[in-house]
Amino acid sequence: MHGIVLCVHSDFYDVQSDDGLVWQCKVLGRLKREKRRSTLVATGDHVDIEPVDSDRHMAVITAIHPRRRTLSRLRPGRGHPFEDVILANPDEIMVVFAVAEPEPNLRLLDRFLVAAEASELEIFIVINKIDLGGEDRAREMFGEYEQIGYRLFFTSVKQGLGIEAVRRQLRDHITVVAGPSGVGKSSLINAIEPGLNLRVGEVMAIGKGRHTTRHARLHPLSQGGYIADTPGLRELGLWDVRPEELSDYFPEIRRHAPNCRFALCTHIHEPDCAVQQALAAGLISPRRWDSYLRLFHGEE
Ligand SMILES: Nc1nc2c(ncn2[C@@H]2O[C@H](COP(=O)(O)OP(=O)(O)OP(=O)(O)O)[C@@H](O)[C@H]2O)c(=O)[nH]1
Ligand SMILES: [Mg+2]
Ligand SMILES: [Zn+2]
Repeated sequence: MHGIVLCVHSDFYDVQSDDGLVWQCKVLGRLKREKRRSTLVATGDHVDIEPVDSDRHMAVITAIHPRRRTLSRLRPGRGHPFEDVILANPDEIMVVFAVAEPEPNLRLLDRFLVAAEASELEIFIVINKIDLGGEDRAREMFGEYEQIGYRLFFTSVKQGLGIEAVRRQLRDHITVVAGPSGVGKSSLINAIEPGLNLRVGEVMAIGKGRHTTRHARLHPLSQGGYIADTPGLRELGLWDVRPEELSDYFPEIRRHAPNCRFALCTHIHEPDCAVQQALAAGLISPRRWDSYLRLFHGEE
C-alpha cells in the first residue's frame, strides 16, 4: 500500500494510506542499516507500507520513495554534512499578514518573503482581517506586492470573506504556513478546515525550545492536500541569507540583475548596474529597495 508520513515520533511514524486510514508504522530493519546522508523517513515522505496488524492499524514501512523537494537543515558531520529533513515534498508557502491588529510592518513582510524565496517553494500572500479597514485600503497597502508578481488573497475570517479562494489554492498541495504572531494563521486554517480546531489567540508551541528536535506535522485537508505545521522560517535557517544571495530573493531585482556589467554585482556601488537603472526609472519601489539595503547590511 502507498501512504504519506503525517508525523514522526521517536521510533514510529504515523502514515496515512490512500484510503484515509492512519497506520502506526515501524521501518523495516534492512532499510535502517543502509548508509545515508539524510533523514531516513521524514514527514511528507511517500512510502510503501505492509500491514502487520490490520485491526490495530499497525504496519511496517517497506520502501521510501525519492523526495521531490525538502525543507531541511544541514548538520555538520564528519566528512560531509548530514541533511535533517524537516519536511519532505512541500509545494508552497502561505505568508499571512493582517491589515491591522497587528499594524502591518512591510519591512517584516519583506523579511518573510526573503526567507520564503530562499525555500524555493511557490509563494502566495494572504492579507487577513480586511474587516478592519476594508479590501480597498488593503489592496492599496499591499498592491506593490502584486506588481512584483506575488499572488495576493484578501480575507476576513471574522466575516467569512475570501476563504473559499484560499481553500482552492491549498487543494492537493502541501502548504507551509508563515507569518507574524496574531495575524490570524490559526483562525484561517480553522476556517478552511473546521475539524482541525487549532487554538486561536494562543502562540503556537512550535518554534519554541531551541534544542528539542522538532519535526513537521501534516494536517490533512478533507478536500485533499495538507497544512504543514513546521518550525518557523527562522528555525529552518531560512532567515539568514548571505548578502550576495539577497538579490536572488527580491524578484524585481533578480529580474534586472542579468543585465548588470558584473556577474557578482551587489547593485549598490558598481558601474553599469541594471538594477540601479531600473530603480532610477521607477521600476523598483524605493521602499523595497530600502528593505534590500537594510537586509544587505545585516539589519533585521
Ligand atoms: N477582526 C478580525 N480578527 C481576527 C480575524 N482573524 C483572526 N482574528 C483574531 O486575531 C487574533 C489572533 O488570531 P490567531 O489565529 O490566534 O493568530 P495566529 O496568526 O495563529 O497567531 P500565532 O499562533 O501567535 O502565530 C484572535 O483574537 C482572532 O480572533 C479577522 O479576520 N478579523
Ligand atoms: Mg496560531
Ligand atoms: Zn547591479
